[in-house]
Amino acid sequence: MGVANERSIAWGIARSLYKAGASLIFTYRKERSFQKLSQLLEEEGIEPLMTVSCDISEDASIQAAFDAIGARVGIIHGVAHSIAFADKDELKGEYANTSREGFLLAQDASAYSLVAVAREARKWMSEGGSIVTQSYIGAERVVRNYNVMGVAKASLEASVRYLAEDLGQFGIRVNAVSAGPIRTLAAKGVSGFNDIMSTIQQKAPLRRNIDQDEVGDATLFLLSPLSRAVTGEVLHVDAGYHIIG
Ligand code: NDP
Ligand code: KAL
Repeated sequence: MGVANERSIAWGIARSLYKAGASLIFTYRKERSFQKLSQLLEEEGIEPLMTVSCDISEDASIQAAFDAIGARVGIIHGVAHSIAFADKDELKGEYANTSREGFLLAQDASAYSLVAVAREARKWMSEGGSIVTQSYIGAERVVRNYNVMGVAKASLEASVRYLAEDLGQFGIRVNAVSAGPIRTLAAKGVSGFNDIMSTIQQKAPLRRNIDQDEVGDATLFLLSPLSRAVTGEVLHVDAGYHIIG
């Protein structure tokens, strides 16, 4: 869930899963994303089991998407949730100025969406499985301009833990990847992005930034039985930046 174009983290995840032999189902929101996705799938010679429209701001849309998926395939083993949204105007200046509307939109799209997706997906995860979402270090620390999205990611990470407890008894694991900055469509035009990339290059233990394929491989690990005893975890895929004070 969340391929907008070739730069999307979700596309990195799709490539890693495909190489590992997974059967893939894609969801998209905008028609533009569907066009891009179809083009990418054709270029890479990937034939998905299906591609379904899903707007995570609408319960009915999530329900309809997973009903359609369930009707077609019967059982699913994993879900990659790679979706976030906040109003651009809330991603600069003081967090103290966040509007009620902006706060609720960020929480709804970026944190509650995982809860709603987990609820619908679990209906078809009758053999157990794994749900993985994407977070950012702004959930744990103050990162300039990340503002309302940092609070939404904190909520997302807490949801990962509560969902892990609820679904563990059904053999379903729930984890997050906390990725370093990657130049994607969502990151485009947001202030401070370049400065953050160069700070990582100077300060991260590996002295470099990371890419979509590295997030894809880590997400593949969390989706696969290789991580079968890991749940409720936030795995940093950030060249080690999070350990630096
Ligand atoms: P992209 O812009 O490539 O992906 C964002 C996706 O969110 C798009 O596919 C967009 O679909 C989708 N989306 C937004 N709102 C909705 C909605 N209401 N319903 C369905 N889909 C929606 O950016 P990224 O790959 O960077 O972002 C993916 C995830 O990774 C996000 O959770 C982000 O916070 C996280 N992340 C990103 C980092 C980065 O540096 N890029 C770092 C750490 C985490 P559409 O355009 O069709 O609406
Ligand atoms: C500190 C960082 C710098 C940037 C600050 C905030 C980034 C927030 C991410 C959030 C997902 C961005 C948006 O929601 C942008 C949106 O308002 C406008 N863009 C769009 O509508 C595009 C077309 C679509 C595809 O975007 C979405 N979201 O659907 C954080 C950096 C260093 C790391 C990042 C980018 C983290 C992250 O969470 O993405």
